[in-house]
Amino acid sequence: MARRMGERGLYELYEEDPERADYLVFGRVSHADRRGFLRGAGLAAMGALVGAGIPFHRNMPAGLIPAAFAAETELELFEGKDGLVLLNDRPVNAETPPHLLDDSVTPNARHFVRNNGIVPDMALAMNAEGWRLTVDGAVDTPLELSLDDLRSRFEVVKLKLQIECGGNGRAGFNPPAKGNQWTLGAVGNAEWTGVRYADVLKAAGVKGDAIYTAHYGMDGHLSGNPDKLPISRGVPLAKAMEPHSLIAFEMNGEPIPALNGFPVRTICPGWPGSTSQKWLRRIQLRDVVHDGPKMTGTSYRVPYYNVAPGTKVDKQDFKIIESMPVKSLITAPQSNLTLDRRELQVRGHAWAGDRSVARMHISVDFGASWIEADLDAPPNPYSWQDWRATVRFPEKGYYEIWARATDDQGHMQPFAVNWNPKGYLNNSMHRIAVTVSA
Ligand SMILES: Nc1nc2c(c(=O)[nH]1)N[C@H]1C(S)=C(S)[C@@H](COP(=O)(O)O)O[C@H]1N2
Ligand SMILES: [Mo]
Repeated sequence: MARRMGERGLYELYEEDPERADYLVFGRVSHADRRGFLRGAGLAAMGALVGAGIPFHRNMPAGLIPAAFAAETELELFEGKDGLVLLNDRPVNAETPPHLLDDSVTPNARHFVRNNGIVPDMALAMNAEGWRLTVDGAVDTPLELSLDDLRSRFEVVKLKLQIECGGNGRAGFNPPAKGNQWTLGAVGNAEWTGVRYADVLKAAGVKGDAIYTAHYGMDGHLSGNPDKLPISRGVPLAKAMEPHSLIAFEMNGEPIPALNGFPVRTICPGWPGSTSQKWLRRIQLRDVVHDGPKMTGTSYRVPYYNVAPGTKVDKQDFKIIESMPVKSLITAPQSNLTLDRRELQVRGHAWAGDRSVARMHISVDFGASWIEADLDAPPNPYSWQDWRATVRFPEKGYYEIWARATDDQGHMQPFAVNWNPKGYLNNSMHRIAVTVSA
């Protein structure tokens, strides 16, 4: 298990006892008035911590943990991919540092990996001989399809589709939520080749009582028990029938890598990655909401209402996560850049689950003012959208660049998202640190 090491000292104090840390840096800040700003000894202490003066220190919210401290050290790299950080090796879970997600289309070697069980032998061998997809349940004609059947019986389409793990950003929650401590990189936008999920269901004939799909993969349970499944999720029929939901067999023009689901997987873009079942072998249509492993209880669910951090929430008060929320990443420059100029090009991507991103804004003064970034339309729905901006710094010193996307319904990324018990849906703004030295 790789460990994430924060900077010692004030950073940890902020994690453990934010009020005491605030007191040390910001001076006496009462509960009633947390708008105290850095001055005197506090400003000097914060400046020493970030290694430069802070021109916009007056805008720095009390309790802000500087982005410069998020620098990660002693991370274990994952051998099977290019620069990915390993969170766990049994099962394999690895995320991509934001600066390695700079491409508009995420290369296979940089797409994150989230496994709940053991990679099937067929995938490790990269040999799909004998593979069949069963489509059954509430259908008129159950189907058994080979890879050739998929390619020849249905229209083959290519789409750039964004997949994000429902738990991406979990590491940012306090109190911590159990599970993989994803930071920012459990997201990717590859070009997938496959057939429309809807076309396959139509070929089987959807019965009138079908309301939900159930996905079954070939991966083994960690316990080794062959009767247990690590994960079997599904989506409401309408999501499966959406023309961008795919049964995919190629990722960026190549067979899907073993870790990402060879030979075939569903892609239900914009929804928690767990709905995109890897190593697919069966789709069953059901007349009830699917109840496979990780569909029930509190898995991939959040409370219906906002709760205070640490609240225990009754199981009945959780709902299944559907569309993921609006979010963005700064993919260039990498955080903790030292710059000897006053101007900088910044870029990244933004996405919004089932919706599209309407506007993208950047701040260099801790959110006091924002400039609008140049935002591309998506090449197809459910692709992330590229954006870029030029920012200017008025003087030398420590800055943070904050990125904030707004979707087409006006939902905006928050500075810090509300806590939930399982640590899902963290769409807080991405912040990077830049020190201007000249
Ligand atoms: N069969 C199977 N499918 C699966 C999983 C799994 O463990 N087994 N993990 C799911 C989860 S939680 C996510 S976020 C995505 C991750 O896809 P990736 O590993 O290709 O990035 O796959 C989903 N599909
Ligand atoms: Mo996930």
